[in-house]
Amino acid sequence: MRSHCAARAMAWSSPCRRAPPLIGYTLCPVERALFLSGNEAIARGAQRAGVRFVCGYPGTPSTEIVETAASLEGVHAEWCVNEKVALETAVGASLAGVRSLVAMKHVGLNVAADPFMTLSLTGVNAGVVLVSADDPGMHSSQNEQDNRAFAKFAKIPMLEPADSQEAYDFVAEAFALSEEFDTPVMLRTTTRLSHGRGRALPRVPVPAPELPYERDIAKYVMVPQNARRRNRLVLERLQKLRRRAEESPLNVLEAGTVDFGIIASGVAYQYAREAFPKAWYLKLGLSHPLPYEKVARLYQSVARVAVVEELDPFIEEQVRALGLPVMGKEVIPADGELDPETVFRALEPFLARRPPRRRRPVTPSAPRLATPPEVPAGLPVRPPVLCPGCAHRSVYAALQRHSLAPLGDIGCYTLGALPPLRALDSCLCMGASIGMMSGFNQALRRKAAAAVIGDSTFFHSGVTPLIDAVYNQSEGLVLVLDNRTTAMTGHQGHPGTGLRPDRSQGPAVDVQRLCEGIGVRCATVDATDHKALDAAIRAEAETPGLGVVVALAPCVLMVRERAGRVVVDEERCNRCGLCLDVGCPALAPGEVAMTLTDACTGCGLCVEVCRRGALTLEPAESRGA
Ligand SMILES: Cc1ncc(C[n+]2csc(CCOP(=O)(O)OP(=O)(O)O)c2C)c(N)n1
Repeated sequence: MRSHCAARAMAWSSPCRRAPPLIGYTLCPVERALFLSGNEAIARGAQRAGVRFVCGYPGTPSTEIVETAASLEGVHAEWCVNEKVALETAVGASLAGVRSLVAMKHVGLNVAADPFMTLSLTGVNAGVVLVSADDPGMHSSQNEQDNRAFAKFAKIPMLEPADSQEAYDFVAEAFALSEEFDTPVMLRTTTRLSHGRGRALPRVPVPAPELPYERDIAKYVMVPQNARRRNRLVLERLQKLRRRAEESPLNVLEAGTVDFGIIASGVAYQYAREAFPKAWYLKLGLSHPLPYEKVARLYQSVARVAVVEELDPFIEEQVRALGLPVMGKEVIPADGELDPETVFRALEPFLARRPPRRRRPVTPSAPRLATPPEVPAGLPVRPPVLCPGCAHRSVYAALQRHSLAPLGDIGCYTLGALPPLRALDSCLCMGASIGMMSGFNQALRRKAAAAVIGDSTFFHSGVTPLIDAVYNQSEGLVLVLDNRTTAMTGHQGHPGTGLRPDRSQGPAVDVQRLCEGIGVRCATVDATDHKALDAAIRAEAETPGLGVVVALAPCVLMVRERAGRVVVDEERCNRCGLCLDVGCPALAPGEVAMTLTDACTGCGLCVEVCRRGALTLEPAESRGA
C-alpha cells in the first residue's frame, strides 16, 4: 500500500541533516519474498538481527512470535512463567552479551511493569527489544489498553511497524537503537498487524556485535544514589532520541496532492492511506519520542491536519501540546479497531470545513533538571551500610570466593553492592535476581551467575522465576538470605515467618520444603556458622544444575543477645585494613591499631579475615554478658 508513494515521499522529505542509515536494507540475493504474519515477520526479523534469546508468555495477539522463534536456527526460545519473569530473563541474557527479544500481549506489560520501568534507567548491554502486542477491539482480551503510553511512561523509544515487511525490518532497527542509546526498545504491534499476512522480503543478516559481560555496579545496581544519576541520563537520552526521530527515515513525510495532512503510525496508517490516498502524510515508524520538527513541517505544507490512531489520543495530545490545531478523537472513535471506512466517514466532513488559522508551533524546550542540593565541604560521607553483625555480610564474604556473577535483588542486602563489599552486580526490581540469573546462564550455556535474594523478596516474586528456572532447565545458584523478616521496611512479617501485622502468628511456609516441592535441590545453613555457609555455597557453586542455599540467621536488630565482642591486639595489628573490607561500621582505623566500637555484635567475620591474628572473639559467656 505504501510502496506507490514511498519514493516520492522520501525525495520530498529528505531531511536537511544527514539521516542515519537504515540497518542493512540490502535484499537477500537468494531468497524470494515470504508471505508472513506480523508475528512471524518479527521472529524472522529477530533471527536476521542476530538475536539468540527469545522469550515471552503466551497471549493473543503476541503468541506466534515465540512459537516461530523456537523453530528458527540459532535462536533459543523459552516460554516463561509470566511476563515479569520473561523480561527479567531477557535482561539477564542481554547482560551476558546476547541480543534478546521478549514478547507479550498488552496486559502482560502490566505484569512486567516493575522491571520495565527500572530497565529504562539501567539500560542494557546487548540490545533488548520488548514486543507489546495490543488488542484494539478486545478480540481476545480482558481490557483494551494503549501501551504506547508505556513507552512514554518509561521514556524509551517505540517503533510501530505498519505491515509485515516493516515488522521484519524494524527489529534490526530496534536492536541498533537499543545498543546505541543504551535503552530497551518497545516494538508495538496490534492484532491486525500481528495476525495479518503480507509480503516480506528477506534482507541480508546483520551480525550482532560482540558485547561480553562487564560488571558495572553504578549502571546496574539501582540503589538511590545510582538511580538518581541514571535518571538524569534517561532524560538526556530522551532528547537525543527526539533528535534521532527527526532524522530517522522511519518517520517519513509523504507529499500529497490535496491541502490535508494526516499523522499516523502502525496499522492506522494503512487505514488512513486507503481512505485518503491523496492526503499528505507524516508516517511515524519511530513514534516515540515524537519528532516535533517533522510535525511542524507537515503543518507548513497543508491547511488542515488530522491524527488517525487507534485507541488513545496519544499523538494527538502531543500535537495539541505544541499549540497546533488538529482533528482526531473528536470524530474518530477512541475505542475498538479502525478501518478505512470509519476513518473516511469520520474525517470527510472535516475536509469540507474552513481551514483553521495556522498557528506557529511552540516547540517544548528540553526539561530542566533539578540542581542536586549542595553538600557543605568537610561533612563526613555516611554511605548506607549493612549493620554490624548482619549475617548478609557473611554470605557475601563466602560468595566472593567464587567467580559467579552475583545478580542481586532488593532488600537490606542490596547495600552489599556498595563499597567496600561491592558484592552485587545488579539490582533491577523485587524478584528480578533469579530470572536474570536464569537468562544469563542460558545465554552463556553454563553456571556463570548466582542470584541473591531476601526471604521476603523470595515470597514476593522469587518463587515464580525459580519455577521458571526448573521448567526451562536453567542452571544457577540461588542464595536466599533468610533473616526471618522484611528488614528493610522495618521488620514486617511475611509468609515465611507467618507473622501478621497485629503480631499474631499464622502458618509459615518453609523455604526449603517449597524448593524441594518444585524439584530444586536445597540446603539450609546457619549463616552465622561461616564454615558451614562457605561449604554449602562451595558445594552448590561447583555442582551443575540448579540449587538453592538458604542462609538462615535472624536479623541482627531482632537479636537481643550478642554472640560476644571482638577485641584487638594492638601489638599484632598493623592497621593493614584487610578487616575493613568486610564493611562493618563497628570497625575503624585508630591511631595505633584498629578500633572496635560498642556496636560490635561479635559475629567474628573480621576475625576470620585478619591474617595476623590481631582480632579475637571473646564469647559473651566469657565476658559475663
Ligand atoms: C514492588 C516493590 N514493593 C515493595 C518494595 C519495598 N521493599 C524493598 S525491599 C523489600 C523487602 C525486603 O525484605 P527481604 O527480601 O526479606 O530483605 P531484607 O531487607 O530483610 O534483607 C520491600 C518490601 C519495593 N522496592 N518494590
